[in-house]
Amino acid sequence: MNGKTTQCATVVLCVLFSITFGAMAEGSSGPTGYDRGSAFERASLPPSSSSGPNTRIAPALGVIVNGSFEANGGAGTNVFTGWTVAQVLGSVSGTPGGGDVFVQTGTLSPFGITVPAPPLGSFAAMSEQFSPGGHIIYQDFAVPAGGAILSFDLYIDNTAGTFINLGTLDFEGAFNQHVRVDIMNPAAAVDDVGAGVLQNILITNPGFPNPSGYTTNSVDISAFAGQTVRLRFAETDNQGYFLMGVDDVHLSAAAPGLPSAKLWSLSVMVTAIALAGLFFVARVRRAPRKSAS
Ligand SMILES: [Ca+2]
Repeated sequence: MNGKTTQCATVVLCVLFSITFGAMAEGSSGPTGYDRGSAFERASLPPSSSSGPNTRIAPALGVIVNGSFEANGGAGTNVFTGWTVAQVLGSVSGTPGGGDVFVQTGTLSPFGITVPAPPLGSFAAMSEQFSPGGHIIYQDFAVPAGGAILSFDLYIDNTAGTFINLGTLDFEGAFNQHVRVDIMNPAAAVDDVGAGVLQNILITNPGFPNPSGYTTNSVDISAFAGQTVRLRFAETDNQGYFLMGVDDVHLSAAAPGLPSAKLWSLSVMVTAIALAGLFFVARVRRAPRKSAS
């Protein structure tokens, strides 16, 4: 191989590396558990991971409507701008006797249990109930084309003490007492836990901290970039009061991630070609030249 050929091979290899790595850079107490009493007043509350009202620093992308629940129909109602409240089939909505996801403010739950103050602003969404039921709040939104990190603050107080995940949100049969947060297909039934669940974000299986302070949860939902999905907070209970508080739901920009599997495949292929080329050039340069005579 002469000097011109070697130079040409080097240029080709440089271009291939540039394309590959440039792309990478972009790269069991039953209903008695609902007897209202002072026993449910908690002497002290666990610390929240959020340090106080209005403390969020990360900018929101603005896609979630009313993620702080500040726009609402007033404390004690189940009216939230941008959000829909729904009941699992058979649940009694509202009061008296039933339950719901209510507008909560201050340090008392909708029915008067001591709870942490909303971590952002003055209001949060909080489930509470006088009888077994299942209560849901959800919002459909478009995940930005560039992907996003979904964050939310969640408070759990399961007065039954034990979490039971029956695998459904049904509260009319066997013991069932848990919270789950999902990214869903908006076309699915609101209480679906099957194929309509695109990604489970959180579920309070046995061992989940209880009661919890408001804890910030974040998850990368870039897999749904460009799609309209449903964010669902669901609570089901038939063992005792179950408070699920939600606040500060927002999206932030997705962090630069690792190259996709496709990019990795491309980079491996190009690197292999490059190494093979270098090997070939070295072999040619070391080969003895034939004598002219
Ligand atoms: Ca709020």
